[in-house]
Order: sequence, then structure tokens, then C-alpha cells
Amino acid sequence: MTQQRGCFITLEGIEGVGKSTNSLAVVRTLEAAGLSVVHTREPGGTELAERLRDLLLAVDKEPVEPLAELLLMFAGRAQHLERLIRPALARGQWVVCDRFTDATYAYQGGGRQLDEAQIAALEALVHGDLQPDLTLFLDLPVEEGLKRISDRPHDRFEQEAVEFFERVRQAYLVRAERFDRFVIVDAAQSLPDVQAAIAARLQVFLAARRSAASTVDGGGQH
Ligand code: Z5A
Repeated sequence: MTQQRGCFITLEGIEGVGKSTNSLAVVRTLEAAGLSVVHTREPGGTELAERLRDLLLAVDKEPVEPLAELLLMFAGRAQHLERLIRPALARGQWVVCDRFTDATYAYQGGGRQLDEAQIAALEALVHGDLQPDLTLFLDLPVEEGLKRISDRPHDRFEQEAVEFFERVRQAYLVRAERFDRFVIVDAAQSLPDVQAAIAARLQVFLAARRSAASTVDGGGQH
């Protein structure tokens, strides 16, 4: 019998929405449901991709050109996909990833205003055949998000102006409208309420997966 591929779940949103906090809760919920889970992030996720992350987030004297930034994001992603994400999914594990290619459309497309067609071409090259099964988009007004991170040192992205993050948020909202895999979570609620909303959506997703799997199993017996 062939191993059923695991599910690929991503969390997205602007700074301060609580991706790190909530992705841990997602992992715990899935593990409580008996699933084996790999928790990872982008940029990053492997040794090489984490080194690229350091380069991308560092505040340095030499400005990073938007096209160079885009290519570095996809270079790290190619490594991350081949070394970690695809093998885990093939083993039947579930992968929970803080940010993925939707972040590229939002930050390099919306924020930096690079041509969406360039991003789509790189997406097709690197992982056209693999998309997240579920994307939890934590949505929050930009000023609220920036307030939440005001007491920590700011990386190169976090030094951008409010207008940059407004464009990022709008780009996310456009994608959330376009793709059924997106679930929008109101991240302005208290943390327990956000976590309850995410847990409820995960239960719906898990029930749908179980029912699809039992149909396939049942179908195989006829
Ligand atoms: N980037 C890109 O440009 N293109 C790409 O393709 C990809 C990424 C993949 C690093 O990502 C940068 O890379 C990112 C975009 C760019 N820009 N920046 N910076 P990152 O995901 O590592 O960076 P981040 O956005 O700063 O993520 P983070 O550290 O996980 O922050 P967070 O989402 O804001 O999560 P948090 O640390 O869990 O929450 C922030 C604070 O808010 C913390 O004190 C929490 O306790 C608090 N919090 C969380 N939820 C709540 C609620 N509900 N109420 C009140 N307070 C809360």
C-alpha cells in the first residue's frame, strides 16, 4: 500500500500577528490528534537556508536589491523543499511552516512591488506542483502589529515604513480572496480567542481529511 502524503499547513501575516506563538499551538493540536509533525519556517528551515535567512534579515550597509532578495528567498526555499518539506510529506508527516511563497507575493510583490509574473515564474520552477493544503492567514491592522513588536530589535524588514506593510497586508488579502486554501483568522482578538478560532478551523480541516481518507480506503475495497 502506498504511503499517504502528509498535509502542508502554512501560517502567514504581517509582523506582530503572532505567527510564531500560534504555529506552536497548531503543532500541539495536530500532535494531540496523533499526527507526526515537522515544524519549520521560512526563510530558513535547513542549515543553508537559515544562513540565507541571516543574510536576508541583517541590517547592513549595502542595500539589498529587490530582485536579489527575491532570488535569495527562492534559493532558500528550493533547499528547504528538497531537504526537508518534500521528504517529510512523502513519509506521511504533516508540515507546519511559518510563512511560505504567499509571503513572497506579499512582501516582494506587494511590499517591494516586483512583478507578480516574475514571482510566479520562480514559483513554477521551484514548487509549481506543491502548494499548501491549508493557509492560516492571521490578519491584523498594520499599526496594531507594529505596536506588538515595538519592544524588540527590528530586522531589515521591520524597519520598513507603515505604507510598505499596508501593501503587504493588501497583497495577502487579495490572495486570501483568490485561493480556497486560505482561512482568515482575526488576529486582533485576545490570544486565547485567536487560538480557539485556529483550533476550531483545524478540527474542521482534520475531519475533512479523515473523511476523504476513509472514502479512498473504502473505495479501494470495492
Ligand atoms: N519574508 C519575505 O519577505 N518573503 C518571503 O518569501 C518570506 C519571508 C518567507 C522574517 O520572517 C521576514 O522575512 C519577514 C518577511 C520576510 N519580515 N520580517 N520581519 P519571520 O516570519 O521570521 O518574521 P516575523 O514576521 O517577525 O515573525 P515572528 O517573529 O514570528 O513574529 P510574529 O508573527 O509577530 O509572532 P509572535 O512573535 O508570536 O508575536 C509577536 C508578539 O505579539 C509577541 O510578543 C506575542 O506575545 C504577541 N501576541 C501574539 N498574539 C497576540 C494577541 N492575540 N494579542 C496580543 N499580543 C499577541
